[in-house]
Amino acid sequence: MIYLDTSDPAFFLRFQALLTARGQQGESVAAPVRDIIQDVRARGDAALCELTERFDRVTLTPQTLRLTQEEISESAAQVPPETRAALELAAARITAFHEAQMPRDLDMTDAEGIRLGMRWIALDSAGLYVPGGKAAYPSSVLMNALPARVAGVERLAMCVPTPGGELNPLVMAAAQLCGVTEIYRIGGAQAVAAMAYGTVTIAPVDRITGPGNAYVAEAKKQVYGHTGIDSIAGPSEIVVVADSANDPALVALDLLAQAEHDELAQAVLITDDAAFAERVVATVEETLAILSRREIARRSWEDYGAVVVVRDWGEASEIVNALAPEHLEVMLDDPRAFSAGVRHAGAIFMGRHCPEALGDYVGGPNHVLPTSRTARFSSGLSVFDFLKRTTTIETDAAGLLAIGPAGAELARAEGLEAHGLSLSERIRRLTEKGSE
Ligand code: HSO
Ligand code: ZN
Repeated sequence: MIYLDTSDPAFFLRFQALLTARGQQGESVAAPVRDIIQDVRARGDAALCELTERFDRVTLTPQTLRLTQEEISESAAQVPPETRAALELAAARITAFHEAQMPRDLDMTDAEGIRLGMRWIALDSAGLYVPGGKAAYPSSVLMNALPARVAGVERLAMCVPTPGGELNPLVMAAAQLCGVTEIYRIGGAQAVAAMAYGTVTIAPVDRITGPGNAYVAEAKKQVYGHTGIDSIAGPSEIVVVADSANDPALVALDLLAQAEHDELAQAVLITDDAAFAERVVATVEETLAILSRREIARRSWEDYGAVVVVRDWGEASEIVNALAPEHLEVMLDDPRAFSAGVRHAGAIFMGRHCPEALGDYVGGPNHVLPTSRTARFSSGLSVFDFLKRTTTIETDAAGLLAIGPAGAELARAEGLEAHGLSLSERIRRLTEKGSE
């Protein structure tokens, strides 16, 4: 854990170190991923079956790549009623929030009488990647599938690896709740390749979303351009801004909720009270000893955790903007006043009773958020990831006569003769007709 104080003359340098602490990690998997994608493109289903046998120890044929409805229902039925009820509440709230996001089409007529429009159109299809084993969060299935549904995407396919043949009942129940029935038991770069390029059994999709390991992330990067993708997620992070009126134990838990995600996760406390910071750090240490995921949380806290003591909240918001965190909790009396100064954060959790974990599951807004400071230029998943726009221009002769000559002039300036003629010939005919 790194301890910083803005009154320290070396603060700026030390803060830079915090910003870059989690630089590029791991070896490049670009080459093996390229080979896998090539193989799936060349040999389709046969490659998928072979790769799944090799990586997941599951023997498949093109006929058994897709889960049957009975398999999905049987697995989903194992979910206890209270968990199912919680999933349903989450789904209802996520759906309602994303419905409220739906944008309106634009239709305007300008001073020249020219009608201009913009229509939002849902993608025809989307593919949802769900990681296997312990990394599979049913909440993430809801967060990816429901915005697509709300946007109006007709076909939603899902790929989930089933190492050893095991289905994850929670993932199946979440998929069922979202009406996802097209599920394939494949994972890794091969699943991304199949969704991007298609095989005999799996039709290609227009956009692939969802979290995955380094191979999946690399595969998404490599198919991008041919197929749309969501952003590439890095390890999770949180900044908690808290004054000393908070219970240090609750602040500690919020930091640990982030740290337990990943050894590379980053949890940062910003406070104006050094004694309060000390109490939080002490509780983090105590709680770390008893958490079930203490190995992961401890690595994250020790290697990337930070406490920043500020002189005033203005400094705090500058630090938040520099960090551009995925999640920001504002545990102050007037969270709105503070967050008004925040320009870069994936999602903001306001007030003392609004932990980030609420938003992970049941708040309503999406929990797929920009990480690694990408909140400077990007946003969390939403219905906009599953919509695209088409613009329209509609004009009569009068409109063409009003603005066409300027178009013809620009065509002339660009040296594009046919462009110019396409405009000027129409204008000439209209003018001649008018003067007859
Ligand atoms: N905090 C994670 C999402 C998540 N948490 C899923 C629990 N389950 C990234 O925003
Ligand atoms: Zn979380």
